[in-house]
Amino acid sequence: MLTWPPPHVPALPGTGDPVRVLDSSTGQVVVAATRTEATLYVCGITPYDATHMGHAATYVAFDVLGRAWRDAGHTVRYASNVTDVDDPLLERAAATGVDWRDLAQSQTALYAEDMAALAVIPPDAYSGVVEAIPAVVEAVEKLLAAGAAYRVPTEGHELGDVYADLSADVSFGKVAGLEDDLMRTLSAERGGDPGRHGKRAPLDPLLWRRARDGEPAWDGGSLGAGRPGWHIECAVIARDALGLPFDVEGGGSDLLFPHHEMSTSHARLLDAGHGARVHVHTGMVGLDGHKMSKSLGNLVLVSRLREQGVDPMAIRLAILAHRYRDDWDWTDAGLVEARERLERWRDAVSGNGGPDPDAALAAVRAALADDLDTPSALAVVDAWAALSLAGTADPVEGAPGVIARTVDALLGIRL
Ligand code: 5CA
Ligand code: ZN
Repeated sequence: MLTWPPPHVPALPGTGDPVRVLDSSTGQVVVAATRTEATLYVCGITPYDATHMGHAATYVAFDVLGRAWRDAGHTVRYASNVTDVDDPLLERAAATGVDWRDLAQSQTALYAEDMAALAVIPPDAYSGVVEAIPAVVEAVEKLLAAGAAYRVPTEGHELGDVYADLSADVSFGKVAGLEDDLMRTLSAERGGDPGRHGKRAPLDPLLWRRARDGEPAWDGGSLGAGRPGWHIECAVIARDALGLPFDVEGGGSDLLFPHHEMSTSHARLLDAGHGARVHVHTGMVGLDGHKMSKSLGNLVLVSRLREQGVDPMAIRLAILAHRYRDDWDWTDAGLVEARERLERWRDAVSGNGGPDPDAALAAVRAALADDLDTPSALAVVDAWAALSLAGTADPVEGAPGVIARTVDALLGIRL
């Protein structure tokens, strides 16, 4: 799948600190990347109603992680997917009378434009689910052969659907660490089918859905024609792009269970117990107290704001004003504040000289290394900008350039 043009990332003097992030599985703040190459998989969009502020906040957060990793001396390998065939996409296409392929294509293109505008560094490996179907089929066949999956007959089809047998994975449950009751509730709410007749256990997730009338289907080899279940797609795409284990699997907190629990379980069974080492989740962005979601329809779209002439850098700053792991509400006031901040910063770097930038660079680095504390990083730049605008400090030649490059390289804000 085509990505978007990468933004230029300016070089900075020195290097950043090792980056610590909150591991959702343990509640500990840990250094996730321990080798030179840092590997990251972030669950991509299901391409309808893209790109709302929740999506944007999630991808900006992991973009900041990638930037902090690079600054700390890592090479970064970043992989992502596009869920270009799935129930909600097909339902939306049917409801609006649009071909599901056209809907997926147009929304994926819009997402790419939005990401480029927000200066998000594109993935190095970017796969649609449709492209990954042969690899998924092979993986499901492997799980069946290993006794870690089973068939549930569907009407008229002996081959039926294929489900993972979670009892084959001794580590199941360790990603989210939830009680059984809550797992069942969340499974039912988030695409699972705990009540499906014929399964060995209620939580067992779908791996391969046998073709149904009116639904798109692909050659599934010994599985019969059909399409992939949701979690196995991300397990296979991440494995093939990054190898197992990889450092961080990320997404919004709505993906912790079941999606990341299940995709990690599948990965473990495909490769001798290895999945993602660390799971990192962004908080939910809401509007007027409700989670911003395609199903509720309470969306603020990046493309709509761009059409209205809002500077994408102001959108990015409005996001960075919140800690990635917190839930927060998108507000007009937050955007106004971000526009004012952007203007102040632009004014502050417009001269040749300014306050000594070294301490500010070090403090921005320290804030990001501390679990991507972007609000503190913004406060550091605010303080430097205030001093610069006051004109009271001894001017250091070239200081505004250092600050502009800091803000660009580490926060993705082009002044
Ligand atoms: N395609 C799947 C992942 S494989 C999916 O969840 N797609 S999505 O379009 O629904 O969401 C894309 C990403 O945005 C996911 O990481 C999701 O957790 C995140 N996301 C969705 N809504 C919000 C929100 N309101 N706030 C923050 N992040 C969100
Ligand atoms: Zn995913």
